[in-house]
Amino acid sequence: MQNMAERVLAGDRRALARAITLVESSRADHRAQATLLLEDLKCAGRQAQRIGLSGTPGVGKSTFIEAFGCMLTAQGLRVAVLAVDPSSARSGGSILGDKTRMERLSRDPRAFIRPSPSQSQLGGVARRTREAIALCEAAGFDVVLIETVGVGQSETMVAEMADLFLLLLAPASGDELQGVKRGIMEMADIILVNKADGELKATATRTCADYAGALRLLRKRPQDPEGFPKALTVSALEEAGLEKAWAEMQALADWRRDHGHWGRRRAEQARHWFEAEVRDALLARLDREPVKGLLLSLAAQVERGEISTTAAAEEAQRLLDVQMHG
Ligand SMILES: Nc1nc2c(ncn2[C@@H]2O[C@H](COP(=O)(O)OP(=O)(O)OP(=O)(O)O)[C@@H](O)[C@H]2O)c(=O)[nH]1
Ligand SMILES: [Mg+2]
Repeated sequence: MQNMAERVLAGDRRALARAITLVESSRADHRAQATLLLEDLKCAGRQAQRIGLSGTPGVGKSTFIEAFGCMLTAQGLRVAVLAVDPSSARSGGSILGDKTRMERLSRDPRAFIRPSPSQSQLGGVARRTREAIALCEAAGFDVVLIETVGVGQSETMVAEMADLFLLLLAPASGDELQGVKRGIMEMADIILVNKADGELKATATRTCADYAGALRLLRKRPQDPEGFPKALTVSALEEAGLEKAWAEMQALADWRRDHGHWGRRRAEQARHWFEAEVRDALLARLDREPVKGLLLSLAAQVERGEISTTAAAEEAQRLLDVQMHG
């Protein structure tokens, strides 16, 4: 463990990959080792810029990460990419696709790319992703990009562990904004309208203006300076607009640091995840024996009308209390 911690701190990518495998494991002994490792590494106090990135399939996330990541590494920054896909809908084909789409970045010595583990439970995914972020930070990465397909709760989850949240959108045909949910719009710090090239360029510019208008209508957030959240056009394919996007991210990050929002947000996030983890652990108890069996038998009694719902629920509480104290 000591050795692994030292190697992670030295920025060794193989050790980092092994450490992530360790935190992804649900074996009890691995969990114990992972907790020790994370405690060890926390002392280094290193922080990266955590950037969440979300967008529907095909919008160009992989292409964007490749181009954006390479731009950052060319500036001497070290970039880690973590993919989150709680639906585990992503087929092996897509991961292969990502390897070819992120070919340059995956060969870059300043980059580290980690595909998502095939996990179905969002809670488990959240913890593993947070731990992987912490490991990348300890390994001295300057930027950690956390990518997620825009499905279900995964966007909210990623936004809750990122310092900045980017929403990648495609140019919309017609005057209609795409069916972007209001809640997701409200999480975005910067909307990037991708594919602003060739025939799509004019549409992208129009779409971008539409989103800029929609963003202005949202409730003002205390963590935003004047002009944010904002919408920009980019072309991941032609690598256009990426420097501008990065400059905007830096401007926002600097402002938030100067005004205390950065640290406050991290503290709130840490608290949020602590509470979520305690809740998850409590819920997990219900699914473990002997509690699980006892609850099932109480449920059967309720079904047969042998005991009232209220009395059964009270009995269940009593059983849980006994479990906790015994
Ligand atoms: N014209 C144009 N095409 C792009 C751009 N970025 C990506 N594409 C194309 O869009 C398609 C999907 O790109 P990906 O990067 O794989 O999209 P993704 O969001 O990672 O897709 P999933 O991994 O399936 O969720 C590919 O054919 C890309 O070449 C762009 O900036 N301009
Ligand atoms: Mg992709």
